[in-house]
Formats: sequence, structure tokens, C-alpha cells
Amino acid sequence: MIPALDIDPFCQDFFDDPYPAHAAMRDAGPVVYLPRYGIHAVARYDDVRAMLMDWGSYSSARGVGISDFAKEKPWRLPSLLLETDPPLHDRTRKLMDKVLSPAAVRALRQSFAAAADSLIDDLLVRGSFDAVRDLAEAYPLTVFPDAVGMPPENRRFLLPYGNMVFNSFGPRNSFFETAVADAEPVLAWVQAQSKREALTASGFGAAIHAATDTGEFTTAEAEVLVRSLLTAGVDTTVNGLCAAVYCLARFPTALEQLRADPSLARAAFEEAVWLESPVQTFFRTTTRDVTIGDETLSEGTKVLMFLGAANRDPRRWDHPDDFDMARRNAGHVGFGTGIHGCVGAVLARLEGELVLNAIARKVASIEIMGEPKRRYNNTLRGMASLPVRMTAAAET
Ligand code: 4MI
Repeated sequence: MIPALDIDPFCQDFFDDPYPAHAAMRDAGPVVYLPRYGIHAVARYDDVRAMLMDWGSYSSARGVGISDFAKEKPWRLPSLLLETDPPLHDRTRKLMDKVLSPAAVRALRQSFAAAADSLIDDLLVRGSFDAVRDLAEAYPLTVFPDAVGMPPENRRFLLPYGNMVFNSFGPRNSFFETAVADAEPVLAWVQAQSKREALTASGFGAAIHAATDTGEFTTAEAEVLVRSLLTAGVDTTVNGLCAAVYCLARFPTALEQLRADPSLARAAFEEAVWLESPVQTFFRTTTRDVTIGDETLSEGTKVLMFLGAANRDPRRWDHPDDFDMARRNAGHVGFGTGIHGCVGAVLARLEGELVLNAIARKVASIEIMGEPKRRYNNTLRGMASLPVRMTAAAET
């Protein structure tokens, strides 16, 4: 018998504190049933990881949200990257791997570092600010659209767009409905921004469109792949940076260690992604009858993977609720793993490293000045606001 649990993983109470429910699902068994939505779920590290690795049994092509594309019309044109299986996925992923290669990302280091330093300098002049709007959102919203090759106008539209898409992976609840209420101008803008003519001649966008010159990709395909960048490139990193700042504010000894050794910046960002798991969940759909533990799921079953619960599974991690930059967190699933493992992780890690390195060199203290407000989203874990005061370190 697969244990049935009365848990709603898409409601405000759950988002306010998902951890007791995560533990209940992990403890109930390797796979559980959530009757509220008629879905199955896995929350243990080993089972989440195994599912991510087995793309042949657990398909992405029927959607990685609760909606089954075999039964319902997708909310938007499906992604050619996220919502595909091999062999189509091999072709699109190969192009995105090339566009976002370590060498391509390395070329951005100097300008991204300058932007991080100047942002932290400006924030130190202000002293008190909102770490979500003024830091975690501000940084990716500058450097990422620049790297894609987008014009300066309306870049903030990327935030409501991400909010819509990441809500759309959950049920059609009030979070989704609110997010899509005024969708039209944002959707039109995203579509227009995906076109070759809208993008500068250098940048990730142009690099994707260049693959149409050889006939390997159609213009329509290139536009949907640029849309993947615009969807996945901002909100995710925003919530990763927000998580990192929130950790440093709550764990002052960690900030002291980081200040003493700024080369810990990369480890600090990774640990924040591990601990907070900005992308909390994705679905797969079974392609055949599968066995998990002693249980069988029939073909065509939606299974929800709790990445955030896997990253805090005490079966896998020591003191799983602590922020510890010395932890060996390799193998965490905050960026997923397997063929769909985050293609932008190199870029996200660069952004995280550079912002935290600037903080390490320039900031003496981070103090939380008011009640942090959570941002409710069916997929992403993050905050709507985090009022802080930052003081400057003595010049060296
Ligand atoms: C994991 S976040 C994400 C990745 C890819 C896409 C959207 C979100 C996409 O549209 O391809």
C-alpha cells in the first residue's frame, strides 16, 4: 500500500513552513500519494536522485508541472529544453551547453565582477534597503539581460514572467491565477524579446539564433530556446542570491568566516542553494509501469519530486538544517541532476560567487531590520522582501 498523506504542497501554510510536511513524506515511505491532487510524490534523496537520472522511465515531455500534456493543452508552448525527452532534448541541450559553456561564461567574469562591486558599494552608501528588490533582484536583472543581449527597456518584466511560468507548474490555484491576471503585455514582450532582431549581435541570444544559419535549427525553435533563457535565467538566481544573503544575515559566524576568507564565496552560494533549494519541485510522468521500493506505479502517472526535501533528507545529510560553508554538499539536487540538470548553473554560480565575494570584501555586518516576507510560488522558494541594514568594513 502506498501511504496517502493529507498534504497540500501548493498552499500558503505549506510554503510558510514546508519542513514538517517534507519530513512526514520522507518518513512515510519511498513514494507517497497525495489524494488532494491525485498525484504521487518522492521526497527522499535517493529516490529523487534516481528519478532525475532515469529519464527513460520518467518523462519530461508530458510536462514537468502537474498538468499532463497528453491530457491537457499546455499553458504555454512547451519548452524545447525543459519539457522534452531524448532525442529532441539531446539536440537542444547540445546547443544550450555550447551557448552557456564554461568558456562563454568565463568571458563575462570581469564585467559581472565590476557590476557586483558597484552594486554593493551603492547599497553600503544607502545602508538600509530591501535585500530582495535592491540586491537579489537588482543584480541578475542587470547582468543577465546584458549577457543575453537585451535592450534596457522593460527588463523588470522578466520577474512577472518568471512568476507566471513557475506558478504554472502547480495547480490552477490563486497563486497561479493572480500571477497570470495581467499576463498579456508581459507574454507579448517576452515573445518580441526572443526574436533575433530584438537582440544584440553578441550575447547568448545571438549565439542561439546563429544556429539557424546552418539550418540545424529553425527560427521558431531558436525563439523558443531564447525564451528558455528569459524564463529560467532570472527568478532562479534571484532566489538563490536571496537565500544566500538571508543565510549570512541569520548566521553571523558564517559572515565572519566569509569575510576572513573571501574565496569561500562560491561555497557559500552553493550551500545556500543546497539549504534553500530555490527550485523546490518538478514533476515527471512515468513512461511504463515502474517500481519504487516495493510499490508499483502504472504508466502515465504524475510523480512530484521534492528537490528541497531531498536536500534536507537526514538519511543523506548531517545537520541538514544548518548553513555550513565547509560542508561537502556535492551531489545535492538544488540544480537537479542527469540530462536535465541546470544548464545555466555555471552562470548562476558565477553570479553568486561574485556578489558574495563583494560582500566578503566590503561588508562588516548584515542585520535584519524587519519581518521578512515570503513570496508564494507553486515552484520557487523565495522572499518578497527582506529589509536589512549593511555596514561597511574598514578600508584596507
Ligand atoms: C529549472 S528552471 C527552468 C528551466 C527551463 C525553462 C524554464 C524554467 C524553460 O522554459 O526551458
